[in-house]
Amino acid sequence: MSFAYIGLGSNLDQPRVQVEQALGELGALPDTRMVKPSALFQSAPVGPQDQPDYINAVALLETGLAPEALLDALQAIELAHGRERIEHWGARTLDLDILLYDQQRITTERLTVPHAHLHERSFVLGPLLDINDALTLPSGESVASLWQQCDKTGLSRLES
Ligand code: ROI
Repeated sequence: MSFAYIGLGSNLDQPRVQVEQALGELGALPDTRMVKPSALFQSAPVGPQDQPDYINAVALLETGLAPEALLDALQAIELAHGRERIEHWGARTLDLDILLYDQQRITTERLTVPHAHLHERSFVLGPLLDINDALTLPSGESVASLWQQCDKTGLSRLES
């Protein structure tokens, strides 16, 4: 079994409901257990500004699915939430990303782990820290120090 951190984001069609439902669906994947979901965060859009704020979260899963099988499962959940790939960096009903998979570095045509933008995005670092404040990346960098350095403008933690 492996541990995988999954990033969740939505800014269309009741984003909070999209993310809460997706958290349930992640925990119901085959050979997979939800270890811990983060709090939900509201975040200003990174990229084009003419789109609504996002709801973001991270989930820590324990899974027997290999990375590409996990990616297939995430894409099936995105599709079931009506995800359409329209505009690069545009609004979406549900985005699911493999942020970390154990301490592996993975580079294939479909998958880059750790996620390429993890280091600089407060809407990922905040939820990661919420789950594990001692988390380090395969590079040895601590998530807490990346969080100290990143721009937190427009990020807020939502009360459950
Ligand atoms: N911006 C925020 N705040 N949250 C996201 O999840 C998110 N996802 C994206 C882009 C369009 C880069 N911007 C985002 O894919």
